[in-house]
Amino acid sequence: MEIRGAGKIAKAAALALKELALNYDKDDINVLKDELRKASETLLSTRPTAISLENAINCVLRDIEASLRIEDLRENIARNADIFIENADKALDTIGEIGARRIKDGDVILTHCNSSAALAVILHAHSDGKKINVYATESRPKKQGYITVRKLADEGISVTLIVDSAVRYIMQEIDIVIVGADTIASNGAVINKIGTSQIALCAHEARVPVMICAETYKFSKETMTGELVKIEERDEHEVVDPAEFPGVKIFNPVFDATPAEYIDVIVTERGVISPYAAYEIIKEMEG
Ligand code: RUB
Repeated sequence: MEIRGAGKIAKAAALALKELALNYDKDDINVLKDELRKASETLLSTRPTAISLENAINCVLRDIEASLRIEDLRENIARNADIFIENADKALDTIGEIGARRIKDGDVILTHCNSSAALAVILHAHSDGKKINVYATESRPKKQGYITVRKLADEGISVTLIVDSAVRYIMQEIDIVIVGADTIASNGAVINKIGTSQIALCAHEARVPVMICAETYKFSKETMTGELVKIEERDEHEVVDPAEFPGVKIFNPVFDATPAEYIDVIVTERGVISPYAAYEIIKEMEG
C-alpha cells in the first residue's frame, strides 16, 4: 500500500524488474532469468486484482526466452520497462485530454478513491478553464479520498469531501461520475475500489452518466478465456481493531465489479469506447 493505484503499481513493477536486471553483476543468464521470474511472482502476489500489474510484467519480460546473451537480456528488460513506463505516462495524458472534452463548464463531478486516470481528466478540464466542482468520497477503510481532495485543492479546484454513505444523498447534484479502474473484463465489467458499484447503481438510478478512465493495459485478456478477477481482501485491522469486537467477524474486500450496464463510457488512450467494446479492444491488442 506504499505504492497504490493500478497504474502506479504497474509502473513500479516495471521499474523493479529493470533495476533487478541492471543490478545483476554476474554472468549466468539462467540465474538472472530465474531471479526475474521469482521477482515477478513476488510482485504479482502483492496485489491480485489489478491486471495492470500482470500486463506490465508480461510486457517487460516478453523477450526473456529470446535473449541468449546476458547483455541482451539486461538491455531488453531495461528497454521494455522504459517503453512500458513511457507509454503508460503518455496514455494518462491522452486520457486526460480526451476525457476532459466530455466535461462541461459548471459540471459537478463525483469521484471515488484515488485514480491518476480520473484525476488526469478532472485536472485537464480545469486547465482548459472549465469551472468545475468535485465531490470526492472518503473511500473507507484506507481513505484514499484524502489524497484526491488534497491534490484537487492544491490545484485550486473546488472540492468537497463526503463520507462513502453520502453518495446517494448527493447524487441529485452530480452531472457526471468519473472513476478509474484496476481491471476491465471482456464483458465490460469494471473492477475498481470497493463502493464503485454502489456509486454506479445510484448514478444509474438518477440517470447520471458514469465515465471510467483506464489505460488499455488494464483490460484483461484472461477474462476472455473465462478467468474470474480475484478480488483482493485486506487485513481486518484496516477496518477496525478486532480486539474491540470479540466474537465479531470482519470482512474487508477492497474492490468490486460494476457491470457494463451501469457504465456509460470508458475513456482510454485509444479513444472513448462503450463498455461493451471491451472484448474488441482486448482482441485488437492480443491479435
Ligand atoms: C486504487 C483504486 C483506483 C484504481 C485506478 O486502489 O481503486 O481507482 O487503481 O487508479 P488502491 P489509477 O488504493 O487500493 O490501490 O487510475 O491511478 O490506475
